[in-house]
Amino acid sequence: MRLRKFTGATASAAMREVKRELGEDALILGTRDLTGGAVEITAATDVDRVTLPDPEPPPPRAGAQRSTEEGMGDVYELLQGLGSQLRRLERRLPASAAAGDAGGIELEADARDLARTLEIHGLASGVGHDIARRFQERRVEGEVFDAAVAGAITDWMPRLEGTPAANVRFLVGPTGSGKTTTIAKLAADDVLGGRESPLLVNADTMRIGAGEQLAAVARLLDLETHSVNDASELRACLNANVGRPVYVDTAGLSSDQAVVRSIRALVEGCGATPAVTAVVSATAARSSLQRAWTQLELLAPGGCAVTHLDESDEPGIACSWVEEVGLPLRWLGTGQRVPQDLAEASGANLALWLVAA
Ligand SMILES: Nc1nc2c(ncn2[C@@H]2O[C@H](COP(=O)(O)OP(=O)(O)OP(=O)(O)O)[C@@H](O)[C@H]2O)c(=O)[nH]1
Ligand SMILES: [Mg+2]
Repeated sequence: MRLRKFTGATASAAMREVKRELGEDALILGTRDLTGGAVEITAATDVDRVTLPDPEPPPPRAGAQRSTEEGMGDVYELLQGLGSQLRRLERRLPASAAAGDAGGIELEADARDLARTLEIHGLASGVGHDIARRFQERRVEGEVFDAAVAGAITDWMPRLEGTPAANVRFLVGPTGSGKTTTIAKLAADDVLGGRESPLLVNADTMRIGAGEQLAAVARLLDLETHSVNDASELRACLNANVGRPVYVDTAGLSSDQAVVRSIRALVEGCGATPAVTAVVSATAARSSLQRAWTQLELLAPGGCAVTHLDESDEPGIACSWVEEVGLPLRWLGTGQRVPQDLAEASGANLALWLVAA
């Protein structure tokens, strides 16, 4: 086996290099985010498949001959690096994939292709293998291709089963992730679906114009809207609208910890048992999502919406993150149109972005 590293501006670009150099059968051992957003992929292939360098050693340059000891030092350093990379990789892969198979089952060609496609779309390689194994099991049981892909993704994703319906729903998340747009889509869907008209509450006191933005949505949908400044105002508003569906729009989470503290005060002090939905963008880097989680988890979200799928090259990064933190994925934001560009996060809908896009 021969290990090589490839870098690219995005994971897809690096992946293209891997394929060009090592062919379709290259084994992806790990990915690493580099500074500036670039991505490094470590891949392995059968040594016979690689164009080996000229076996003749280059002639030594005068004064540049290195001692055997120096050479051994380099080799030792290289092996140490590989050892730590493999240990990191082992932690990310399920035991079955780390052992070089998929739960004791050899993956057939179409399952291997699926695993590769999922990885190209940003899913961690262990996750891609896991979904491909489930896909293969479903194929063996006789499911058609599309149903097997959708079923395998559904099996992998955390579900919302048993989540109690709540009248009051907070949407929380990083700035610009799509909270207000998602509220507009959900409210429009309620109106068009003939369900009870929701009340739209703006609790974003940080951003200039936030109240006007929600009021504009309410005007278009012929809904009522309120703005609140703190938990006691929110409590009063909810007390006057008991039993009515309410969407609460919140300020974008940022490096200012005061924002997350004020949203938490609203959630805990609103006098109801609200649902909290995290809204994150599929264009966010993995490191941003991890940083966002340090604040989001303080708000104990019970579900998640992933937005901006239509703008993401690697939607699997956000989906892997959602699965890792154990957030049931509820909605997909697939564009700016209200309400058309909101979809239930079913396996079939996810497959459109993780496999077919
Ligand atoms: N392409 C695309 N654009 C989206 C999607 N969701 C929201 N947007 C756009 O993203 C921008 C920000 O959306 P908002 O809904 O205002 O985001 P927000 O989280 O409320 O932002 P703040 O209140 O500033 O924190 C707007 O231009 C939306 O039209 C989506 O799924 N796809
Ligand atoms: Mg907003």
